[in-house]
Amino acid sequence: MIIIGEKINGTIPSVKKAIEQKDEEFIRNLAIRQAEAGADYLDVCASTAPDVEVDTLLWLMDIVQNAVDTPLCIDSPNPLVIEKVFPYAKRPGLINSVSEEGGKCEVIYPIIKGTKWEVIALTCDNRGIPKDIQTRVDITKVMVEKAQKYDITPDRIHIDPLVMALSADNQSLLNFVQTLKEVKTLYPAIKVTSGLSNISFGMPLRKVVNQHFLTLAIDAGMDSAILDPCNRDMVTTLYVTDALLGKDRFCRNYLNAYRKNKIGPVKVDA
Ligand code: THG
Repeated sequence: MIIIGEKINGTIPSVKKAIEQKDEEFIRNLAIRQAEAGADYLDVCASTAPDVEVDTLLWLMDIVQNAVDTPLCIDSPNPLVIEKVFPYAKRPGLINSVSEEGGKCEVIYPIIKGTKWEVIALTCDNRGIPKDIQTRVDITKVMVEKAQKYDITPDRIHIDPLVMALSADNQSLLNFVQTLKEVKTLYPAIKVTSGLSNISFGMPLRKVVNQHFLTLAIDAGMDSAILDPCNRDMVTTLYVTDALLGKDRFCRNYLNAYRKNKIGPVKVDA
């Protein structure tokens, strides 16, 4: 499982405050903790007013890149913002995201052509998030075919089927699984990703719901996930699911994670 660490995101109140107060130490600490917990990419999302988004992202990227070697996942709804900060990334990472909304692919694909960068592609368009599976698959086809024109192969694309809240759509997980299966039948090398928190919107015990979503999504074949790698219960779910599915010989990864304290016993503060 490819882990995209979610914690450097201005929608989280403590991060919003750190951005406002230019608290470098707070952001650096989040970068180091997530890298040590095993994140493969670190999401950076400013979530500020549009006029300061570029400057804020550059500030975040600079702190993260000076603290750790983990590649960035540059997260902005505005492709023009991504285009502006892109040259300041030190190593290939992940763009979060394109979709068929506006001309996002047309801005992002040319800048990652001929690089090792990968891209998250959301299955939505100018009509919004589809209710059905077929429209999600159709949008995927359009985005993958456009990518081919820039020599961006399916293995560099992470399709995000945009999971709906279970409370609003009882078929939400089932739709995610079916979309994943159909997309992978069309493009076996493609990756499928998801955030974990949408599923539990409006429900009590959200983190428990998110953990069970993770188990079922891994079983279905999800390749990457945007999650909190410092959440011990979530990471335990991830390792134990891989082990249960026969993907962890001698439970080596599980045991190593336990020994290295990634999933170890809860530490009680003295
Ligand atoms: N798909 C894509 N990108 C995305 C999302 C997605 N980016 C934003 C979002 N969804 C994923 N990011 C977050 C960031 C923080 C939280 C949830 C989603 C969050 N974090 C809690 C915190 O840090 O306080 C803790 C969560 C926990 O312990 O598990 O709520 O869907 N492409």
